[in-house]
Amino acid sequence: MSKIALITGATAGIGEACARLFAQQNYDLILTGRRTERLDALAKQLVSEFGIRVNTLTMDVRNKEEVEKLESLSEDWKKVDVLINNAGLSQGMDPINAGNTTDWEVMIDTNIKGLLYVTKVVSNWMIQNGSGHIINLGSIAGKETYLNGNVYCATKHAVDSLNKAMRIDLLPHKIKVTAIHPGAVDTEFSEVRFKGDKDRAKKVYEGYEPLHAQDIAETIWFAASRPAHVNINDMLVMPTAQASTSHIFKE
Ligand code: NDP
Ligand code: 8X3
Repeated sequence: MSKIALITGATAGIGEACARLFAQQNYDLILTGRRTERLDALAKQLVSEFGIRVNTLTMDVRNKEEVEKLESLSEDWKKVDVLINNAGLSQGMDPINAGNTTDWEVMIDTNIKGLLYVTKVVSNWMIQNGSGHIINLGSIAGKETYLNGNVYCATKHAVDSLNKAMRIDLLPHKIKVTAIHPGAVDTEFSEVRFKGDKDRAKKVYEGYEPLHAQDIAETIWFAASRPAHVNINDMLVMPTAQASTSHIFKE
């Protein structure tokens, strides 16, 4: 029987690249996100190209009741081997005194609480199954703090901390736990952060080669495909042109 991966935020960027790569590796997939049309289109394409099974669930990870609908999946689909906690975002980039409190709540609710809601449901399935691997999308922003990055950085520091906590708590259940922390990846991330301002978003990735979603999907696949006795706890992956959040060499 094929292995199963559940990917949150599969409608764009890193999550979508993971869906393609895991499909190529013959995984059956549970794909989630808020944009149903994108989920359906991706599912159709992956089923026809790779002959895998795909289950889609439109859900906002901030909504606990929607996340708990995962429990309505059949027992077969609960045999999840890999959970990729990828859904996440940044909104706004203002100094703390001028921050938009709604943006703060969206980031905290999505990046921290949403990741926790999904993890609670799926880790219990993994405990039942006697194995599993949880892969959390952190960020360089979870290792460093930068000007006006305040709340987004705090949420990713929380992911870093939760990753360590999950590793300890789930150790007796033989569940692997990994955090992948990317530097700048050219996805819809900056467009979302700057609320649809495409020109401002484009500038983030100009003058150097950023990471591409595929680079991170391949890193995630590397972690997911290690032998049973090997766990990658944590990986920081940067564009060659980026040394830290504030040091990017632009030509
Ligand atoms: P994208 O904006 O391209 O993709 C984000 C994905 O998250 C989308 O599929 C979106 O789906 C989903 N998402 C956002 N909010 C919610 C929500 N409330 N409920 C369900 N799904 C949600 O960004 P990336 O691919 O770059 O981001 C993926 C992860 O990687 C994030 O956790 C991000 O913080 C992290 N990261 C990104 C970096 C970068 O430079 N791009 C660097 C370091 C980390 P939908 O809108 O359909 O719900
Ligand atoms: C995204 C990378 O540097 O914009 O997590 O915070 S950064």
